[in-house]
Formats: sequence, C-alpha cells, structure tokens
Amino acid sequence: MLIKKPGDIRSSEITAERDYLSRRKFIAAAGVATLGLAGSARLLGALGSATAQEQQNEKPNTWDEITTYNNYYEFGTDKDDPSANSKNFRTRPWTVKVDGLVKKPAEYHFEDLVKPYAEQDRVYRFRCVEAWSMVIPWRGIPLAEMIKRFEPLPSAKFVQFTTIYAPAEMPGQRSDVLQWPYVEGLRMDEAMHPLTLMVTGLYGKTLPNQNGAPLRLIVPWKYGFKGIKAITRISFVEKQPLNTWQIAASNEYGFYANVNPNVDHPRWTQASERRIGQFRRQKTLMFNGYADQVAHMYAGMDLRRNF
Ligand SMILES: Nc1nc2c(c(=O)[nH]1)N[C@H]1C(S)=C(S)[C@@H](COP(=O)(O)O)O[C@H]1N2
Ligand SMILES: [Mo]
Repeated sequence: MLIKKPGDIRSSEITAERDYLSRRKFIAAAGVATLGLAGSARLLGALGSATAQEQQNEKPNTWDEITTYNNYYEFGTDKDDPSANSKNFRTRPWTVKVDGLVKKPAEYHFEDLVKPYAEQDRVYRFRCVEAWSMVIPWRGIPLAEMIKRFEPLPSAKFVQFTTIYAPAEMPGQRSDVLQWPYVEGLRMDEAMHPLTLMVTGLYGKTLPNQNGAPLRLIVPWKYGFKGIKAITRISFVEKQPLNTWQIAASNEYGFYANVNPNVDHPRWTQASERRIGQFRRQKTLMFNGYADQVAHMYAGMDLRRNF
C-alpha cells in the first residue's frame, strides 16, 4: 500500500470493519483455519450480525485524538503524559518470551514473532472503564494465529501477558502508582477468539509508543485496560491470573472486564459513554457492540459477580 502521512489519510479511505467482515479473505484469515468447523460456523453467524451494526456507521477517531489522549501509567497518569513522555522509549531490539504450558516455549525477536503473519487492518470500537470511547483503525495479527504456533498444552487454561519493566525509560515505573510490571490475562477461549488482536499498528502505520509499541493487545468487547501495552512476555497457565487493576483495587476491577452497561463501576457509569471528539453522550452497548460474536462464551455466567 501507499505510505501516507496520517494527515493525508481521508476518512473515506479508511476501510471500515464491515468491509473487512464482508470479505471472504477475512473469513479465511481470521477464523476457519484456527477454529475448525464449529468455530467457522460461529464466525459466519457473527458476520451476519456485524452487518446489522452498519447502521451505526461510526467514523474513526482522528490520528491526533488516538495518539494524544492515552492511558499508559508507565509514562504518567494524565491523558497527555504518554505522548509527551514516551518519545525516547526504545522498542528495538525487542524480545517476547513465550513460556509456561506450551510445547514450544521460546524467546522471540519481535521481527521473528510477527514475520509469519499477514497483518490485518480492523476498525474496532474501544471503550475505557472511565466512560469515554473511541473508534480506532488498528493493524495487527489475530492472537489465535500466534498462539497456534506455540502449541499450548491442554492444561493451559489462561494466558498471562506482561509489559516490559524498564524504569530507566518509563518514568511512571519509578513511582508506586501501580504494581510493576503491568500484567493482564485472558481465558484461553477469549485469547483464541477471532476478534482478539495483537496490535502492531494504527491507521496502517507503525504503532506509536504511546499506544503500546511494539506490540499490544486489543480485546474489543472488554474495557480498555485489558489492552496491555509493550508486551514482552506471554505465559500459558492453569490458574486464572490476576491483572494489575485487580491487584490495585479488586472491588473496582475484575478479571473479565467485559463492557457491560448493566453493571456500573463504583466511580463511573457504564450505561453511557462520551465518544472522544463528540459532544453528546451515547448508550454503551452490551459487550461494546460485539455481543453476537462473543456472548456465547459467557452463557450461564453471573456477569454481576464475574465483572
Ligand atoms: N502497560 C500498560 N498497558 C495499558 C495501560 C497502562 O497503564 N499500562 N492502560 C490501559 C488502559 S486503562 C487503557 S484505556 C488503554 C489505553 O489505550 P490507548 O492509549 O491506546 O487508547 O491501555 C491499557 N493498557
Ligand atoms: Mo482504561
């Protein structure tokens, strides 16, 4: 593709999620090979309902909005801190350690980790638990494709992710505002879901440092804090791991963190949200609008208790 500066990209040129979803290529890339027959049937079901979301016709947020309004406590607690303080953060060379309950534990150079895969562009809704939201054109690799290569053992029930610990380059890590390094976790089926993305880029360009370079997670039906940045370790484990925000305040943050308008956070409503760049608040959708694709994974679970 043509490399353009972000300012050159008109919103009409940005391919919306529905275009990807309607392409057979997407079906081949995102689901069938990984999930087998049952999974592909489920994905085809999801495609039908994605079309229903077309009506919302959501415009992606601008490059400036996405890269200057960030949460990344390693670089400060204010929204404009990460863009201001992450300029000298070094993302090369970068290694990702894969360990735990896998047949192929290894330490990968970033380049070797991503090389085998075709990156995909996907526009996802993104909602922070603080009740703001954006629409973001990510570029990345389905996590399921990476995980297949590691050959997890049947005993691996969860995946834990760890951010790099580099206090010399990350001023926030020199304070104890959170426990470092930042950690996150997913249940194996969530990690293998075709919507779950290992993000390497934004607007078709390399991922900026403030958005989690060189590698960050995006799970679009969960609150933003599940999208751990600057991942340096992926561990396959048997027991449900804690995440950083649970460690900080377990009454406010749970393991699942599924976007749920019916269960409020003690400090922020989850029933509605403010889209960055817009004035009017809008209703928050169950599972952030991805219910048709993901609700089956939580059937029978009490989502008030498992928040
Ligand atoms: N390592 C790390 N990852 C993190 C965070 C963080 O502080 N440190 N903040 C999380 C939160 S609360 C949100 S909302 C998203 C923000 O992602 P963005 O800045 O790309 O919008 O990153 C998540 N990932
Ligand atoms: Mo967040």
